[in-house]
Amino acid sequence: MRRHTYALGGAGLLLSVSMLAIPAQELTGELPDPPEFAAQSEPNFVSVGDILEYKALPEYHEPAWVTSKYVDAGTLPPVAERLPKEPMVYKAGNMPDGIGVYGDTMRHVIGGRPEGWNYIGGQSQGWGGIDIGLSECLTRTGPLFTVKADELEPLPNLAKSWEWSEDGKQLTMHLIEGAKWSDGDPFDTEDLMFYWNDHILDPNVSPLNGGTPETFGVGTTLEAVDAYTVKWTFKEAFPTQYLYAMAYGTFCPGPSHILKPQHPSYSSNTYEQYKNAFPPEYMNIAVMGAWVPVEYRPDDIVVMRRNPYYWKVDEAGNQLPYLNEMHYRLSTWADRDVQAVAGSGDFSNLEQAESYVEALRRSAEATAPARLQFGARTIGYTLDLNLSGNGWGEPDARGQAIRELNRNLDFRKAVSIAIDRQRLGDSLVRGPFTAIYPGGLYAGTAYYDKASTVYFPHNLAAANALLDGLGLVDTDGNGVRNLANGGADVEITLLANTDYATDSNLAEGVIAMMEPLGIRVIANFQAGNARDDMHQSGQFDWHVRRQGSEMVSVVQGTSALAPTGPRIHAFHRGGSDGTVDLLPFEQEMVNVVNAFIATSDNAERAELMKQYQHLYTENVYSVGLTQYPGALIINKRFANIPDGAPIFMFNWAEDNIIRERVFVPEEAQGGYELHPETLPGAPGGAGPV
Ligand code: BQZ
Repeated sequence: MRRHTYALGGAGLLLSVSMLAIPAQELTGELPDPPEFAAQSEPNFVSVGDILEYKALPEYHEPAWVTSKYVDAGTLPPVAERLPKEPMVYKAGNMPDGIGVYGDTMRHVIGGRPEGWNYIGGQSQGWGGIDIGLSECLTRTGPLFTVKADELEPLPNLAKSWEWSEDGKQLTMHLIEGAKWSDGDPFDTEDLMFYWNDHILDPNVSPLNGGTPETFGVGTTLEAVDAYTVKWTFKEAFPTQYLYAMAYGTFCPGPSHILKPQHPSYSSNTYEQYKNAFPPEYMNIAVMGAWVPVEYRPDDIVVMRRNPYYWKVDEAGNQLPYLNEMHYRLSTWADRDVQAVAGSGDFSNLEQAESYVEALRRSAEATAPARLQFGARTIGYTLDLNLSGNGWGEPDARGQAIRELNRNLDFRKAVSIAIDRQRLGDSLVRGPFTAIYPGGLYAGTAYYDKASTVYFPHNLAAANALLDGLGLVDTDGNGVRNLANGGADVEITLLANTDYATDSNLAEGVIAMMEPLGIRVIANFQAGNARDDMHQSGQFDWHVRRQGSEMVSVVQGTSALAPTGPRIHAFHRGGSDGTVDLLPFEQEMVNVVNAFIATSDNAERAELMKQYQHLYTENVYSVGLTQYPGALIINKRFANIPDGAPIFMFNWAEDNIIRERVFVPEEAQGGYELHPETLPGAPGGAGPV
């Protein structure tokens, strides 16, 4: 029986042999420009101050039934007592259809499934806007697509203002004062410090969306000055970048009065017990968001009702949100498109290119219930190769040998030029949508520079020659190359998310295109939550991944552009000893990203991103696949939908359109509320009251 040896020592051999490989200049080529595809509408660009302010108003209002059924009954304080001293006020001039009216529901359809409500403990709520609506954060970036480029700075949110010290190393941040959780408990710095000390700084906790210490800069500290003031201390001067990290995903505090008693530092719970202490059945979890989960039916629906303590109003003093209810029908992402177009759902981010033609056809009909609006090409897929050589994901001998190959530039080049990106894009949808994506920053975005982008066109012959040069030859004649020194077949597992047809289709395409290269790729296709877990824990050789906002805006998620710390990067994290075994070019990328974060000089930033792009693409940091535009599908009955809202830029459209300001004119309301004239009950209680 053939002993399969995994030539771990082969790494050295691989590196020396690769010196004989084809010189780089013969492999590069001219990157084709993306086909013309104009976004269908542009936002009206404004200043932050045009959108909102914080101030006391002479009077406040709420839906009449809240007053008559709750306030008059003495079970709820008057609305003025439920609001902060100076609530956030959305300015009518920035509301496309002005001051709204109360009533109706937004019927979301989602493909994820809620694991529970402990967002900061690391549980997913099923995505699709659930967590975005529940978890209010210190700052907010989704709506920034409407802010003038030269005034770009995260919007205030739970943090209403901030100022830098003279030397720029300290940031004093002022919270909104007197805001309350949806159960009436005060929101204050106790909530922030619980999140910071017992989640960001506790290595045993991985908050959803991955906030880690390096997200806010290695060595950064946070202290509470008083109930509504915190002070950040940074190593760099004026790292304004981190204000983006204080937005959705990475600084959205949880209700410490509910979570803390379950945290291992304050109870006998394990970390796993803490993470899972608030299962989906736990209703009415206290939130700062506009709607509270009041009903959960597995594989059917999550229903949310308006938060009576929500801390935002319109200029007429109407407490928001206008919409009384939110639905999240638990289905599939593809069904979200179908239902939004058909009118049985209200919202979709059209992001699976396979659905474009049918969605466009249906939406073009005069009777179409929803409007469909394409934005820029901000959806991009890449093939990530796990670059950890020191144990991230605890690979076995086979996996370790593959990691060694992944770390070899000629191997990554061979994989890249064996892929026909045009054919891959066409396999999703024909027409002007998809563009060849070589990896790195997206064409058409602020920091993209074509001249800094190295492109290796499809070239199967050269790919095979590169692998020959690495000593990966098919020694047993079974059509699959063997690892050097008579090693085992080169077998690679490919992780992909089966919640999306696009992820699976692209993964199948990669598998097929590796065959003529003599590499056997084995599908490891997982449903969303399982895929997310395997990705976060490094249990993959290769991974077909839809990329995050850092590749779109650069300023959002900046520290994730390179392995700036052990728990932050998509395909290279700390190994068993906690250190990241950076390849030389990666160290340069880390230095460039840290320099970008440390400067606010725009010319310097542009130059640094050119260096980043060149390092990324010249080294085939990951294998770019395809890039295409998304389209927002919204039912026509909704008002206050901002023009040109992208489905994905600084955040997803569920954040970008500012749902708490969206309303349905009285005459168009659809009567979809499942629990009319009810409010959330007490945390842990059964449903609305
Ligand atoms: C949008 C988004 C809102 C996560 C998720 C999902 C997870 C990933 C990603 C998208 C879904 C929708 O994306 O596809 O259109 O509604 O929820 O959060 O793909 O598996 O982990 O990063 O945002």
